[in-house]
Amino acid sequence: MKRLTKICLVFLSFSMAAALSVPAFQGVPTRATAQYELENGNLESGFLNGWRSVSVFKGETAMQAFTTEGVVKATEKFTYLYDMNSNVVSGSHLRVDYNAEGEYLYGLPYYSGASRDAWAEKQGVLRSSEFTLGGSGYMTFRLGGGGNPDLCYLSVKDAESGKELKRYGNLSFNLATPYLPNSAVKNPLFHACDLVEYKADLSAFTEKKLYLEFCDYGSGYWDFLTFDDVKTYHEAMPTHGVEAVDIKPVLDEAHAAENALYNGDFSKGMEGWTQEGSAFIPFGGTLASINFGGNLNDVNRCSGATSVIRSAVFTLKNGFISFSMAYGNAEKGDKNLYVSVREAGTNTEIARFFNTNANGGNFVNYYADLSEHTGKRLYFKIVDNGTSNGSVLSLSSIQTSLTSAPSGAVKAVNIAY
Ligand SMILES: [Ca+2]
Ligand SMILES: [Ca+2]
Repeated sequence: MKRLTKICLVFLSFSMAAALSVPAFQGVPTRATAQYELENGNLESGFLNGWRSVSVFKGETAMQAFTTEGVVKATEKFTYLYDMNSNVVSGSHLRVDYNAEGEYLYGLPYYSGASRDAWAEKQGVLRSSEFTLGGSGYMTFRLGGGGNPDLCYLSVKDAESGKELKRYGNLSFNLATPYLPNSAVKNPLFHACDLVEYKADLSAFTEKKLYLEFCDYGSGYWDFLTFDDVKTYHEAMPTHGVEAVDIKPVLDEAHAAENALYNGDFSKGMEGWTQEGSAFIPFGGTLASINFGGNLNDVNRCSGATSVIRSAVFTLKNGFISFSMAYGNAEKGDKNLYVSVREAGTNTEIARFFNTNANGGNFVNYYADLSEHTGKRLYFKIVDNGTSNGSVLSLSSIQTSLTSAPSGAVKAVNIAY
């Protein structure tokens, strides 16, 4: 049946091509839309061919997200730890359908224990093949997981400039009770690893060469993505799917500086800084991931809060930066509590630092030589994604206009590669 449909479509497109006398169709008619489509966007090969996995954490193989292991069979339902009466259970597992298309999807291969934690801990970027945006300019995809869209998301990028054009998260993620009470009917609000169908209007970029990046910069329990059925070519606007919302960060251009970062010492409170979440507060000339009365010593009371915070844009002129960090040495601190330097526009991470020489609440002064990026417009992204005991981070004295390493400062180690 499928084969028949395909033959009919081929015949149809060939006939249309002949009727319209489009020279491009004179070769193999089935390739008429190939330039508009992704290679293996539906994972039906059972492998990750067509996609390139990029390291973002020290090139560590064991920490690499997006590996072939994640390509799973759609018939293997996702396991979720609730019983039919919506009670959290241990030992027995509730199976939820992935809502995938075809035989394979990118899923969650481990469901519990240390293997599952290790899976979520991995970070990485998965880059698609390049395509030209055609047809109606709509893209559709099925996306699951990604409990924190600040760290796990799908980017649409311009293949020529690398500029991030759109960013989509799984905003339907919702750990509501999966089944309605005493019922076998799935709660329509519940979305964990199961896939939600989204459609995205990219028509402003028609005829541009683009590529996609699934990004995972999180190491927490729900910080991983599942996906399937990525279609970049639709002749007409798709009739179903949730309208995807662009969550690309809006940078503070009003306080953009040519050299010295605006309010890098937090003397003006949060001016020039934008926060997603509630963990960070300015406190006496520092930024601290503490969400209550500002008691810097009571680290455990505030460990559960998470945040992503972005600075205003600055142009790196002199090559060197410096900053001071305190705390940040909790469990997985190198993955959850860090300072990232990103390029405005592309939002590409050029460096990431954690508190390698942590000394409790005492500030350690660091410097970094970013001179290979001189002239670029950059910003800081500071992350507290830790929820274990003592998962807090404090920052102060960010300087971006240094011509050399300040005396007494420790060389910060870049772990973003
Ligand atoms: Ca599939
Ligand atoms: Ca992850």
